[in-house]
Amino acid sequence: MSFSTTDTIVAIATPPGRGGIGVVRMSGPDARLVAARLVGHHGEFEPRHATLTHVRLPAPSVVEGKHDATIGSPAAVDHAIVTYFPGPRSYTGEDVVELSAHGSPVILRAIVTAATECGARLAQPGEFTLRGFLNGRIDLPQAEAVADLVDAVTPLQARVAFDQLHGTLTRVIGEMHAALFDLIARLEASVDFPEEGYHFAERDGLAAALDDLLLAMSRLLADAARGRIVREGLQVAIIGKPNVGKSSLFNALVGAARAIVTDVPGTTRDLVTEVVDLDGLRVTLVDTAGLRETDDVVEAEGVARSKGARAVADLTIVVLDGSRPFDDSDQRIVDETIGSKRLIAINKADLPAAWRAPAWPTPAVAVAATTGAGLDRLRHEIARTCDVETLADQPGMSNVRHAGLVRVAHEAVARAREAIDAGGGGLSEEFVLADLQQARAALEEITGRRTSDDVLAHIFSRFCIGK
Ligand SMILES: Nc1nc2c(ncn2[C@@H]2O[C@H](COP(=O)(O)OP(=O)(O)OP(=O)(O)O)[C@@H](O)[C@H]2O)c(=O)[nH]1
Ligand SMILES: [Mg+2]
Repeated sequence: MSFSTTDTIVAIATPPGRGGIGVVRMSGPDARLVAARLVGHHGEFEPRHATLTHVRLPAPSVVEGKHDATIGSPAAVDHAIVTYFPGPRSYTGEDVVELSAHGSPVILRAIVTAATECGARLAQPGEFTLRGFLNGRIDLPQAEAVADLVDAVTPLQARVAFDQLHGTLTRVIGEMHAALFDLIARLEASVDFPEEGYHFAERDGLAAALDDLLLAMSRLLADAARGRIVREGLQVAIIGKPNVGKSSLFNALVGAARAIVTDVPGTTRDLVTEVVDLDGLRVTLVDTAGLRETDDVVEAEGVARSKGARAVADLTIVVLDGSRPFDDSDQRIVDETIGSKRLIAINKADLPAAWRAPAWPTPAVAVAATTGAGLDRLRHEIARTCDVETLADQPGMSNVRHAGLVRVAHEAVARAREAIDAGGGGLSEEFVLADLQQARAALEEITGRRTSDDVLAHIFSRFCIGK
């Protein structure tokens, strides 16, 4: 990735393919100049105002055979609305021009080509946002939030990303950073002027300040566990013995006849997955082969995969057939899953019940996959078991990079805190100082105040072109 920020970049900002409108975005010192050469507008663009004009591509080679005498040469190829955002108060911090034309890939590509012929360069993925970061318009968590927002597949994910874009995390990290900065300054003063004793960094006060910091950091880390669920979603495996209606239940939850259903036990041989939105939570449902001993090689492989899916699932739904006697193999599956997060679905509730559910420690929901009865209750139980409500209330920190660095900071502060206690009467400022400086460095890596080019390249490579 090139980090040059002195040239003018251009890219199509709207998704590939046809659309009502398509936007070409330019940023850099020559953005306005390049745009002026591409459109039929004479004079200055009014900042932050939409100006209706024509796209006139200066290079005739670009869109051939088009000539419109009424508009003059070079030929106009489309209407366009140009909006000029002067730097530094723009997305990138530089002069930005957005040119909206009709969403024709031919026209948009031609505009971009013409722009490059006028001196702009094709933008790399994420380069607009990268410039916004390098020019101090946003910090790193906010830049990352832009990618998350674009990638969000559920409203809750979008909300968490927007929260971060708004600077919620930035604020929390900023407060911790300020507290650390203050402690470090006082400790450094104590080291530099030892004759002043503990005047600058008084022991009890220091310990209390570190305790506060540790508490705030642990809170953030607890948030991170929830945030991960919002971001990555949950794997929910549907398991049970053959023919109890796992695939039927899977299809009912997905809302489509995705998995094959027959009355032959052993129908499902492979894992079938589908992503559903459950109260804003991204849930990957996995339908599995019925668990039983079998000589059939294919089915045996299916059973092995079922067990694998169960092992990695965040939640398992154990499906039992309420219309047939509860047998040993049902009992085995119920016993095997007792230690993990699970729900029990007693299916075929539309038929007369053959047994009564004992008082299991986990909720058992009566459902009928074929009629849809009890499905809302099951969805509700899935959401409840996974704590979706808390997730929605306090979306928290969702990025693993941030969580990793907060953990590093937390460990460093914890070491400093121990050093204070272990120091007995004498406080060894140097050790405490070194730990606190390490914690500060970790926090600065989150916000991007201190970040290597490798990390930046990694973060921005996730972006799409034009963002
Ligand atoms: N009456 C009734 N029949 C159901 C219900 N759910 C599933 N069935 C029937 O039960 C049979 C087995 O359904 P599947 O969904 O294929 O069961 P499975 O657990 O996926 O079976 P395997 O893939 O073989 O492990 C089919 O004939 C379904 O129509 C239900 O709620 N009520
Ligand atoms: Mg099946």
